[in-house]
Amino acid sequence: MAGTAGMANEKPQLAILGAGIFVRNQYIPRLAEISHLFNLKAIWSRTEESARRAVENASKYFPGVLCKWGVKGLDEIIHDDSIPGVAVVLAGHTQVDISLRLLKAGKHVLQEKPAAASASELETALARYKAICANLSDQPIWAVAENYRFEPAFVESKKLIAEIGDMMSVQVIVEGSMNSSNPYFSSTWRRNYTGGFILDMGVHFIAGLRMLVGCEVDSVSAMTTHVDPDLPPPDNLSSLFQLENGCSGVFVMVVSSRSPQILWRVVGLKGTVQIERGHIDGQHGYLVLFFSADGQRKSSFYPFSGVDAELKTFIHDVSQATRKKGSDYEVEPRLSFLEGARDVAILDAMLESGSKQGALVQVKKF
Ligand SMILES: *[C@@H]1O[C@H](CO)[C@@H](O)[C@H](O)[C@H]1NC(C)=O
Ligand SMILES: *[C@@H]1O[C@H](CO)[C@@H](O)[C@H](O)[C@H]1NC(C)=O
Ligand SMILES: *[C@@H]1O[C@H](CO)[C@@H](O)[C@H](O)[C@H]1NC(C)=O
Ligand SMILES: CC(=O)N[C@H]1CO[C@H](CO)[C@@H](O)[C@@H]1O
Repeated sequence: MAGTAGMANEKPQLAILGAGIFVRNQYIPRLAEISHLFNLKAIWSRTEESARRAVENASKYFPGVLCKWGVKGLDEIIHDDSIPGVAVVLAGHTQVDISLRLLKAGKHVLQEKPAAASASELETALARYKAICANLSDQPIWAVAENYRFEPAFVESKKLIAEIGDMMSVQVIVEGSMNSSNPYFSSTWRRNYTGGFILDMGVHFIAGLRMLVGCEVDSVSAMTTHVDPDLPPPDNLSSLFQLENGCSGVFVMVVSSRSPQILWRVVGLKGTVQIERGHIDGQHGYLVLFFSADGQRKSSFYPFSGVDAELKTFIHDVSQATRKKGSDYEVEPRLSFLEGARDVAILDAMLESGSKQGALVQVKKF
């Protein structure tokens, strides 16, 4: 018994698969801030050189982190029973297959967005996950990292939505700034999706939309165009959408503009909620505006903290799953692969509609 109690306090060990810019600039520094909650045991990359580079960055915060590469290194991580959780931060088209290999070995997985490249890939992935779960007594967690569902601005705005009465209109306006100054601009795999950056970046804005309105998108009709030859097609999209609650809205996304802005606005009978990306005193985050029935205007600013909250939640869920092996435990639904899948399904429907000159397309339900 003493042994079991001791184990309960042990920090879980994690591994990262991937060593690209995003791992070095985001994952490692964010994980370093919460290094009291877990131990980073290994970093893996396809090549030794890239694994070494990331390990150099990480060993400052995680002394002793192991460097793994190639087929052999991946096998070692998959068979290492002391690693219950793995973050998969790889080129988009390889993520689902590798995640499923890890899940099959009983590992909990936090996979970077997008959940998959298309609705058809999602269907196959979910069927394979279901089959894996049916064969294991302890269900491995498959989480997707999109972070918007953890941003305090969205968590707070969701509460305000309850006060605006019947929803009348929703607008999501995204004018991105994906130009040659952006470190991800030349990333080959991000250009390799049907939908290019619209899919890779768009899942965040759709996640924000779904969280805010609290219901699913039923159908869409979209026009897409390709204007900037330096970007993969399409680079702009204008879509109408119909929500399950009967309300309709617009989703406009321009991948690269000279006037960046990101805005969600929900207008109800008794008030309006608006979330806008911005910064105050050098801190980046979201400005939330609330217009109430009596004409009052309230505003609050929430600095970004979704990535940290999401990573903490995954580590917490992995610890809990390890501790409660063999019994039921609650997994945070905002992290689930299904949520990420629903975001991809909406963009997939918009892109399909765009390729059919705006034909009405029903969103696949997952
Ligand atoms: C990672 O290490 C390289 C040198 O190896 C350094 O130039 C870079 O700033 C480091 N990045 C972070 C985020 O610490
Ligand atoms: C890229 O976009 C940012 C933000 O709008 C802007 O400051 C920068 O000048 C742009 N760079 C290029 C090369 O267009
Ligand atoms: C593009 O995607 C296909 C399959 O989705 C994959 O086989 C190919 O290696 C990818 N290419 C790049 C450069 O990412
Ligand atoms: C939403 C948006 O900016 N759509 C534009 C995409 O590009 C075409 C062609 O230049 C414009 O007509 C659209 O307004």
